[in-house]
Amino acid sequence: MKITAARVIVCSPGRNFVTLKIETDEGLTGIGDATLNGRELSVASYLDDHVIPCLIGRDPHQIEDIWQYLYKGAYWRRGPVTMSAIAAVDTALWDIKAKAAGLPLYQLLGGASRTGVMVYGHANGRDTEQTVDEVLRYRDMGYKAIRAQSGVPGLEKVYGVGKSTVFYEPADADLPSEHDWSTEKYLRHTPQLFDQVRAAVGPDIHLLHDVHHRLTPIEAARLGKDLEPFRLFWMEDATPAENQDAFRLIRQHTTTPLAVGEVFNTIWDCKGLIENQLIDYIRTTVVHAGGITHLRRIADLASLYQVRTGSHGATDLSPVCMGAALHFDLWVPNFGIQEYMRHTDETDAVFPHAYTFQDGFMHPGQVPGHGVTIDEAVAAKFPYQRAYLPVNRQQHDGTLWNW
Ligand code: KDG
Ligand code: MG
Repeated sequence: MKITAARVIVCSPGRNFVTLKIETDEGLTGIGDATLNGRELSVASYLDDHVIPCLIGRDPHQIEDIWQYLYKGAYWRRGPVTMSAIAAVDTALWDIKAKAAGLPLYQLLGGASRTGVMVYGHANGRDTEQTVDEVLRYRDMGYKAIRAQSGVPGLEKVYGVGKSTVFYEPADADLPSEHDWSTEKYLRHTPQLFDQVRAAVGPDIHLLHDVHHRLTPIEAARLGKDLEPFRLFWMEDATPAENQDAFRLIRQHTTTPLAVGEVFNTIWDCKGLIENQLIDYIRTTVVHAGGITHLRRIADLASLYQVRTGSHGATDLSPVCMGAALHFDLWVPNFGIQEYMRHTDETDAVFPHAYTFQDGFMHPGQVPGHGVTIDEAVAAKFPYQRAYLPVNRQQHDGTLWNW
């Protein structure tokens, strides 16, 4: 089999998505997600200008060789743009290989290790009361694990809380919108939020929380300690992780489990965190960390240290990524949990998919390949619209902070 063509499809059914479609001389096609929120066109250009010309004529079965060629062959290694582009190729090639075999992708990875993939949903409210109601609503929808994010008194906009409680889309403006941040207000509010959420939902539901990189290590340590009575499944992105050693300080002070890694793009970003047992869950995902081929390498390293997977699954990761991630999750021995933020009806219409949700668990389906396709006619109705993620500034003096 030979690759005869590859195309980048950019569309915006409510938000921007970049999809790579690879075609072969045997008529089999595969697709991969290449969406990098707020930087979509950079990945599209990287694929169009530098990757696709190198793919034509290659054997699509040689997934590992093509991965190494794109990673080592560029000379310039790593980075979110490069790794998202490689991920799109890798995902499309796994799709083709599984279709050629007539098998759902998880069978090629080693088969199912579990009956379903436990996912967590997002309960968001403008205040504690609304957040508690939302958590109970998610429990009633069948979720076994729920992330709770709430507005903070004194802050107009907070990560994770949007206008609607159904869909949350932070990339909301033609130029970055600016939010105010106050660590003091957030740290005062969050422990009482989880006190009330835990009291309302009882002991059996897993509760999660995303700090979204906003604390210093010592502040994160204090929050982790304050949240211990409420038995969180995890505290996510407690502090920026460029300095992997920062997590040592958090770890020394709290038994609240730690998750990190949605912005990582290679195994090198996680190596110290995993080998030093500074985290409990690694959140790298298919699209931003080099595809299934590289994610498997990260998961295998993590398994040596009892670190489990907890892949990112926000709405800016397309259904193509979600489908591929669910095949990975069904197989990976050290699976922990998968994030699942529902896409809008427009997005689902562009990307028909075989995956299903039932009673808090998802399944990738039994369709050969990863089970997600793109309806290009519907996609063409939604042209690209520039959209940026917000930035944060300290409320008291306007200093730029982590969003
Ligand atoms: O594009 C950024 C989002 O994917 C991110 O803000 C979502 O933190 C996130 C999460 O945990 O889903
Ligand atoms: Mg997050």
